[in-house]
Amino acid sequence: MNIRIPRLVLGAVILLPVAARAQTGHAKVKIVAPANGATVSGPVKVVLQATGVEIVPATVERPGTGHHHLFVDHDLTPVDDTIPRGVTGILHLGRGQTEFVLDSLAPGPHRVIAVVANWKHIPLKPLVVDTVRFTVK
Ligand SMILES: [Cu+2]
Repeated sequence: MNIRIPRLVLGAVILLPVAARAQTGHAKVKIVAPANGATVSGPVKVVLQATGVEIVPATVERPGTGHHHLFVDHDLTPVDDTIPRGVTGILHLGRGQTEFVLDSLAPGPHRVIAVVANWKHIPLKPLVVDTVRFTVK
């Protein structure tokens, strides 16, 4: 079966870049709570877990760091631009927090998008993002 050898080689070529990325620790963020699709009672505690990036206060100007942002029932802003302040539904966790309590969500469906951005409040590249949808009773 000659065909098996080329397939293996091809497989190695495809898998190699993925392994390389894992080693350099491409950053990720996960919204641990609330679970996607969950029905919860308010207030809703959002719990964030980042890997491959150090979560620090927004005052820390160091590569490899960032702070969390939450877009609550708000679309993402352009990813090459500064995430705005003072906008309802956009939260900067600028003290390096990894949890935030949403205490004024109305009953019904909601969507939270978490994005890690640097000290300039510009999203990291590649984008470090996670989304959950849930319902408040
Ligand atoms: Cu920010």
